[in-house]
Amino acid sequence: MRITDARTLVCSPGRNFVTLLIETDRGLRGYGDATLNGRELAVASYLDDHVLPLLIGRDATEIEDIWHSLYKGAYWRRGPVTMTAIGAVDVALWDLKGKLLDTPVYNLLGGRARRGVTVYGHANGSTIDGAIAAARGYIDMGYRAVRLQSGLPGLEQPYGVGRGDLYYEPAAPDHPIEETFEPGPYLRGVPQLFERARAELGWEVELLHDAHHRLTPREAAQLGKALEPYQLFWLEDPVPAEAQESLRLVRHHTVTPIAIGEVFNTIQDAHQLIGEQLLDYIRTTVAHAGGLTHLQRIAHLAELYHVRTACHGPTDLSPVNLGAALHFQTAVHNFGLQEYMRHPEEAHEVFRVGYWLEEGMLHVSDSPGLGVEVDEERAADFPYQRAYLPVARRWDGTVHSW
Ligand code: GCO
Ligand code: MG
Repeated sequence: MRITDARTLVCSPGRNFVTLLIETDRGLRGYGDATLNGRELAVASYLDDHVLPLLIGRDATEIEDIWHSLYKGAYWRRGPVTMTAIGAVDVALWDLKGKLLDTPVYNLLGGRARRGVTVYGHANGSTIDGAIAAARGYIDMGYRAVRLQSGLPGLEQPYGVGRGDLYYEPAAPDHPIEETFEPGPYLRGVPQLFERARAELGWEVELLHDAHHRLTPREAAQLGKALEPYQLFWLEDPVPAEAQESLRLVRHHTVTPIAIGEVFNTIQDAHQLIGEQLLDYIRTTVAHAGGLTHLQRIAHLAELYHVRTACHGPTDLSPVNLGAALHFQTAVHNFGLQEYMRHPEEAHEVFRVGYWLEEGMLHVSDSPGLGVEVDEERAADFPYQRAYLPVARRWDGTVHSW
């Protein structure tokens, strides 16, 4: 099966997505998600200008060889732009192979390992009451796990507080919005949120929280310890994890489970954390970590150290990525939990998906490949709009991690 055409499609049905389309002489078309939120066009250019010309004429079934020729052949390795571009090619090739062999991608990854993929929803509120009401809504819809983020006394807008409905969208057109963050009120407020949540929602539901890289290791240890009575499913990104050894301090002081890695791109970004068992859940996802080929390697390493998979699944990645993540999570042995934020309706007008939610799980269809198709004509109705994620500052104006 030879590649005859490869091109990117940039559209903005609710938010910006970069999609890779690869066509073959067998009349089949494969899709990959190449979206890197806030830096979308850099990946589109990496693909259009440097990668796609190399694919024409290649045998689309040689997934492993193409992966290594793009990774090693670039000389410049790793990094989000490179790995997102390679990931998009890789996923499109798995999609094509499934279509060629008339089987869903999870079958190519080892076959079904579970009934469905358990997901967590995002309950956000500008107040603790609002977040708990939102969580109740998810529980009523059958979710078994919910992430809680809320405004706190003395801190109106920590990370994750959106419109208070099902759709959380932090990116803003043209220029980033500035938000304020202070660790003091945050560290005092989050335990109050979870104390109330357990009192009002009970103990059946799994609760999660995302600290979004904002704490120092000592602060993270303090928060993890303070949250122990409420038995979180995980505390996410407590610290920026570039310095992986800093997690030792956090780990030493708390048994609250830790999830890290949505911004990681390669196995090298995570190998110390995994090897030293400094985390419980690895958040790397298909699109940003070199595709299914590379994500499988990360998951296999993680399995040796009791670390479970927890693919990042925000709405700033397209349904092509979520579809690929669901095939991966259906087949991988050491599955943990899957994030599910729900794309806005416009996104589903462009991306027609075969997956569905039932009993707090997402299920992939048995259609060949990924089971996600892209309507190029409809995509043309949603042109690209430059947009940025927010920037956070301390009260005195110092730039902080968002
Ligand atoms: C999450 C994430 C996202 C990121 C976003 C940045 O856990 O879902 O932290 O909400 O902020 O993907 O692009
Ligand atoms: Mg996160």
